[in-house]
Order: sequence, then C-alpha cells, then structure tokens
Amino acid sequence: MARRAPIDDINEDSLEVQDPKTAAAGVKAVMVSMERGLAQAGVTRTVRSMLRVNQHGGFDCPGCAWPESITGKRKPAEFCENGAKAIAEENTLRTVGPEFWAEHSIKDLEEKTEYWLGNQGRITQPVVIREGDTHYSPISWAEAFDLIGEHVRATTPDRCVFYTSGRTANETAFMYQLFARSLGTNNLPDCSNMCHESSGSALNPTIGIGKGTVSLEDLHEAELIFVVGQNPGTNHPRMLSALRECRDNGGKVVSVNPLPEAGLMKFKDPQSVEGLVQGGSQISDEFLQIKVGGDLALFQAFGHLLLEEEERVPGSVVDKAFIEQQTEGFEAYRAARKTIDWDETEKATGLSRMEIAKIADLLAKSKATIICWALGLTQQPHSVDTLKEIINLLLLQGNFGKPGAGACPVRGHSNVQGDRTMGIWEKPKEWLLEALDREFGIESPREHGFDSTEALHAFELGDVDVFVSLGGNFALANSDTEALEAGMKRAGLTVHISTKPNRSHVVHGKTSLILPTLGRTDTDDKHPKGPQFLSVEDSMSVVHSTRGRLTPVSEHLLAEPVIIARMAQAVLGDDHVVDWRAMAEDYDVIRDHISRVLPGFEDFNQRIRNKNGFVLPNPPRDSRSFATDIGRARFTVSPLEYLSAPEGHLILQTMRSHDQYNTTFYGLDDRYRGISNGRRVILVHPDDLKELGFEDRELVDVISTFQGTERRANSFRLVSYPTARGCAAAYFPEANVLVHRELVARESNTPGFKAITVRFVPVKESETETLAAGQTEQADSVSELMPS
Ligand SMILES: Nc1nc2c(c(=O)[nH]1)N[C@H]1C(S)=C(S)[C@@H](COP(=O)(O)OP(=O)(O)OC[C@H]3O[C@@H](n4cnc5c(=O)[nH]c(N)nc54)[C@H](O)[C@@H]3O)O[C@H]1N2
Ligand SMILES: Nc1nc2c(c(=O)[nH]1)N[C@H]1C(S)=C(S)[C@@H](COP(=O)(O)OP(=O)(O)OC[C@H]3O[C@@H](n4cnc5c(=O)[nH]c(N)nc54)[C@H](O)[C@@H]3O)O[C@H]1N2
Ligand SMILES: [Mo]
Repeated sequence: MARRAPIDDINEDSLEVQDPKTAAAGVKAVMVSMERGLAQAGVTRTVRSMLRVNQHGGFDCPGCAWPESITGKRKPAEFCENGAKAIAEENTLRTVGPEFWAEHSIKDLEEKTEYWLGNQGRITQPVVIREGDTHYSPISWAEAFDLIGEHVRATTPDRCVFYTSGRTANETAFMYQLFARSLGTNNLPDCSNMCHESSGSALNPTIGIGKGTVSLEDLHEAELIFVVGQNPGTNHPRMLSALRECRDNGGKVVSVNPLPEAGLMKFKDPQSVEGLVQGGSQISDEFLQIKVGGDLALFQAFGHLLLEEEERVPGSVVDKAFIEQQTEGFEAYRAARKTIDWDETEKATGLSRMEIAKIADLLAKSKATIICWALGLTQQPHSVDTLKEIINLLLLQGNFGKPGAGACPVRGHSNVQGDRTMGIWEKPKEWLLEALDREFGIESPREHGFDSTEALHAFELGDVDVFVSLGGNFALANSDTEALEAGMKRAGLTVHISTKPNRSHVVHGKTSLILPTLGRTDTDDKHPKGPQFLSVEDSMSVVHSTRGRLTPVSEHLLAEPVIIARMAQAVLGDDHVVDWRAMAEDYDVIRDHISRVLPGFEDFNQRIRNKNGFVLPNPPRDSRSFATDIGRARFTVSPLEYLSAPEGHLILQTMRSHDQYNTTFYGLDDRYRGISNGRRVILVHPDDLKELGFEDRELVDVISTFQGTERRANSFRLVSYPTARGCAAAYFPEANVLVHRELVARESNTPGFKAITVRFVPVKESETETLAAGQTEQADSVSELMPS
C-alpha cells in the first residue's frame, strides 16, 4: 500500500504569477484538498480521517488552534482546505525507511529543499548518524535511548536544550517539562517564543493572563471585530465562518493588513449553497491597508480620537465605572493620548487621518468590540508595546467580561497554548516549580533557561552538548539560518522526535538520532490497558480529547509519551523518584498528576471525558477580574514607534503561502495571491519598484541591514503586488537567513520576522546559472555588497 514520493524538487524558473484572488475557499478549495488527500493517502484513509476530524471521539485537527463550538451544533465535518492538507500530509502512505537513508547521503540531502524532504513521507524506523558517517542508518530503540543516556550523563544539565513544537499534546508536554526539570534545567525553548510570545508579554502584566479572553460565541455576538495582522483565509480558515456569522448577526468586521488578503475580502463557504454557486459572503466591511509596523501608531490614534469624542459627549464612549473599579493608570494614559502628531501618524501607518477617523467612529459606537490578531503584530521590535496599546483601547470601553467583547490572540500550532499551560516555559513561575517538587519529590531548578533566541546563541557559542527536539524544525524556523545551522553541527548529540524528514535532521549534531513517532491521526494502542487518547487546548482555552484511529504506517513507531518516558528512564535511571513507566502505560496516570499540579485541571480524567471537554478558568472573561500583581487591569503608556526604511530600502515581512505549514510545504501554489510553482519571490508595490529602479519579475539578491551588519539571500524574483507602499513581503523560511539574531521584539525576545530592512541588488541572468535554488551567502563586509 506504500506510495512513491515525487522525485522532482522546486524549479524556481517555473514561477507563474497571476492577479491575486478576491475571495477565499469555494469549490476549488474542496477540489484541491481532495486531490492532495488522494495522492498522499488514498480513498479509505482520506475519507476515514475526514469523518473524524474535530468530532467527538475523533482527533483534533493538527492544522491550527482555532476552536470548535462547544455550545452550538457541530457540522459533520466543518470543511477546511488547509486542515485537509495538514491531515493528508500526516496520514500519507509514502514512507521513509532504511532504503531511503541508505540511498541518500547527508551531502545529497543538504541540496534538497524542505518541499522535497517533507514530501518523501513518514519516517518508519529510528536511525542514527555518528561522527564520520555519511549516511543515517537504522538503530534499535533500546540502543537509541542508551545513547541519549550516555550523552546527557556526560555533560551538565545547563548544556542540554529541550525544544518543543506546538503540536505536542498536553500529557506529552507535561512529561517533557517534568523530565527537563528532573534533570535540572529550564532550557525549554518552544515555537511559541517565535510566535505569540509577544502576546503573553503584553497580556500578563496588563490583564493578568497570557491568553485571549473571548469564546467562539463571543465572536458571533460582537458588534465590531478587528482582524489585525492575520491571514485567516490561509492560516485559520474556519475563522471565516465565525466572521461571517458575526456579520449575519449585524456586526461589522474591520481588517488591518499591508496586504489585501483574499480571505479578508470574501468567503465562499463550501458548506453553503451561496458559497458554492454564488459570489460568496463579504468578510470585511472596512480594510485599512497599513504599513508594516504601523499598528502602534494606529491604535494610539484610535485612543486619542475616542478620548476626544468622550470629551465632546461625556459618557458616550468611556466605561468610567469599569475603569474606576477595575483598572489603574488611566490618567497617565489619558494625558499621553491627549495630543497627537497627525503628520507622523500618517507617515507611520500610511493611512490618512480621514481613514483612521472613520474607523474610530465605528469603535466609538460599538458596545462590544473584539480585537483579533496574529503574527503581523508579534514579530517586530515594538510588538509588546503595540499589543499593550490594543489592551488600552479595550479597557477604555470596558470590553472585558461581557458578551461579544475582548482580546483574541489567534494562536498558531494546534496545541501551542496547551504546551505553555503544561509548563513548557523557560521562565517558569515559582508556584509551578513548587507544585512539581511537592507532587514528585524532585528539586526543580530555579534558574531560568534559554528561550529560542538564546538557544540559537548558545548553539553559535558551542554551548549546547545535547539538543532534543520534540517535533518541529528548529534549524529553519529560527532566524540567522546559516549561523544556527553551523552551530547545530557543532552540538554533541541532536535528537529529533519527528514524523517526517526535515532540514534539522540534515544539519545535525556530531551524533544524531531521528526517533519516529505516531501522529494525531494514528491509533495509539500498544498499552497494557488498551488504546490511549491525549488532550489539547485550543485558542479559547477549551481542553478536549484527541484520539487517532488510523493504522500507523509502520509498526516501529512509538507514541510521544512513551518516547519521553524511555528517554527519562535512560537518563535518570530506573530507580528515579518519578514513575515514568506508569505514565507511559496509562495516560490517566499523567492526567492525575496534572490535576494535582495545575490549577483548573481538577478532576481532569473525569472532565476530559465530557463530550466537549472543559473550559479553563479565565478571570477577565469569567468575572471581569484581573490577576495582575496589583489585582487590577493596567493601562500603559508607550512612546510612538514605527519602522522606517532608509532611502533605497523597504521593510520586509515574512509570511506563509497558502500551501505550507510553517517549514513544511504542502505544494507550490499560493493560490489566493496568484503565485505558483516558485517560492523565492518578493512582493513589492509597483510604484516602489519604479522608484527603486527595478522591473517586475527582475531577479535580485536581497540584502538586509541591521545595526551596521548585513545578511544576503540570493536569487529572488521581484513581483509587482498591491502591498502597502514602502513594504515588501517574502515567504518564511526562505527569508530567515536575512534575520539577524539580535533583531527581536523587546521584552518577548521574539525574532523580528516582520521587521527586516532590505535592499535589492540586480543579478545578471547569466550569473544565475551557477546558483542552485536555496543557495545563500553571508557577506563579510558592507563594501563587498554595495551595488556597483
Ligand atoms: N495552513 C496553515 N495554517 C497555519 C500555519 C501555516 O503555516 N499554514 N501556521 C500556524 C501558525 S504556527 C501560526 S503562528 C499561525 C500564523 O497565522 P498568521 O499570523 O496569519 O500568519 P502569517 O502568514 O505570518 O501572516 C501574517 C499576516 O500579517 C500581515 N502583516 C505583516 N506585517 C504586518 C504589520 O506590521 N501589521 C499588520 N496589521 N499586519 C501585518 C501579513 O500581511 C499577513 O497577512 O497560523 C497557523 N496556521
Ligand atoms: N521568518 C519567519 N520565521 C518564522 C515565522 C514567521 O512568520 N516568519 N513563524 C514562526 C512560528 S509562528 C512558528 S510556530 C515556528 C514554527 O516552528 P516549528 O514548530 O519548529 O516548525 P514546524 O514547521 O511547524 O515543524 C514541522 C516538523 O514537525 C514534525 N512533526 C509534524 N507533526 C508531528 C507530530 O505529530 N509529532 C512530532 N514529534 N513531530 C511532528 C515534522 O517532522 C515536521 O518536519 O516558526 C517560526 N518562524
Ligand atoms: Mo506559530
């Protein structure tokens, strides 16, 4: 039943460009997802998985963290093109067995793109590569764990790093952080550090919880929803149904984005007659085409205009009672927002005063506003300030703890929020460590560990002896790709708990293990007490179960909790105080521990068996209360800040295409943006192209500048595109090589993936023949890179 993988890699010369689309989903979406499913997994597996996704007793879609309804009726299968692609990617019948590793040397694999690597299929057996070897080769599970034990015991805990990607389920995450802390380190970087960390950094001190404060039903009931710095048509397609429902109920939607993303304009719901045969439903009532990094200025301007309106008509806008009873810092905020420099605001946002005032008017009239955001707001130096400004605005109108109102950071990976709840955090709170120590009789370390940026630096400095990656693709997800890859190669041991081959396996440590694991859709039944299930937490703090039902592609795969338990036993010894075996055999044992350690998880085993799971406590939402250090919500004052590119430069943001999942490429078709068969493109406004002296489709090298240093990425095609002026857009991870590791958001340390200053250097087409796709270079000096 195994299927052959494609042998061709990306050929950037085949790039095709068409006009961007103006509506998302529709019949085409259904067709594409069916094609992908059938090509990867065949009819039976595709149909079986489609019937179980996000259903009671089924598995949680690995596509994103958007919630399912827990009160309304659930559709038999809420259709989502990219969810379907994520599932096809996982339940594929293409396999990567010993013959694959024998055929392909590391040198060979180094030339391949992530598209080719991921498309080879599911890894079927553990493999190892040792210093001097040219190929990975099979190793038994027992030997693999022994090898990990030897390496970890030969070094100190602070030189071991345990990375987590956000697909990891709650129980697994809990065991993993317990393992790291039992060993003696808080080196627990995770993908959240590169993603929504700025949201947590802004929300915790201002509203006392690092999570969103709305439910799915609130979105349906809102009078006004902002969708800021987010591309839901591609990354959270099921969110479009919620936005449409809000509009059907009379609410309005405003989107704020440098790009006119198709999903923000119109939605053709494949589950409605209208969506299939007619033009679809409008999504945004208003669209603000903002400059990259201009959002802090925009939200400050809104604050100014609302306060002005309140002065004109007292009691019309500001929720005075709420502010007096529940908040602190309002007077300082009011004083700071009293004046505004409109010229600077217009320059920062690229929007006119009129455009801003029109939206402020909608805000002033709305009695229930939700502000949603994603990565367009979290990956810039001033991100935390921007998000605090959003909180100011919500506080001003009392938009917490009432229906249809609140803050809605839309999370990425399907369990990234749950992993943090479970204790995956390099800066744990004292209460958590105390609770772990009490429950297990261990002594958790108190010193904070590395986040993802600090881990990158530790690799560069040669300070990492053992790196364990629970899912994910650290080498490509992070910044400064070349320095990071060089650092990873210097590590003593890298261990990759993975489903599919990726770049991190190729730029491995001196010794490296790939440990293949079950995915969400696979049955997990090799336990004394029978099949086991796991749990996840969605973007709105609902915890529910997930259970795979498909036959795994290989009998050699181990479940993640089993891998963690056996790794812990190999490292800490069979007589360790924590009973690792009991947890691996019966996941109820893990959940019992969790129920005693983490608040909100009381009776976990019982409540997780409820049809819809359960909702975690959320003080701002449940009781309009704020568990900050001062017991109140906090207004904050931030100075105006925005990104401005020097003459001859643009501000580059990096984003996802419609056919990728982070570093995994499903295909080469960014359908809504009209780009296909190529990924090394930079989208630039036609007037900027003209001003900079470049042609549409011209081939260029891209040079980024940061504090006097430069980075270079070769051979990108410029594409004339209706983005905001002064900005450019390229795909992640091809552009990560341009991001200096010190370009980060203040406070959260999240890489500045949407704040890169770049310029272009023309490439003579004749020179390109020698350049392979994916090739990049790092420049030694500024002068070497100056265009002649
Ligand atoms: N199919 C699919 N689904 C996914 C993922 C995937 O890769 N594929 N990834 C998952 C993960 S981990 C995450 S975190 C989420 C990511 O979800 P998104 O945040 O939607 O992901 P991005 O593609 O980075 O898109 C960022 C959006 O912000 C806009 N933007 C960029 N800079 C600015 C700015 O300065 N201001 C404003 N207002 N907007 C800006 C961009 O134009 C783009 O529309 O999606 C999750 N879901
Ligand atoms: N330039 C730029 N860089 C970015 C971003 C950006 O917007 N721009 N976004 C950032 C964000 S938001 C994120 S979340 C990170 C993503 O960073 P990561 O989470 O590290 O990366 P992914 O690409 O999601 O990981 C894909 C790999 O996970 C493995 N995998 C898939 N399913 C499973 C499973 O069930 N179990 C296990 N053990 N492994 C599995 C597969 O081997 C696959 O190759 O990237 C960040 N990097
Ligand atoms: Mo993410």
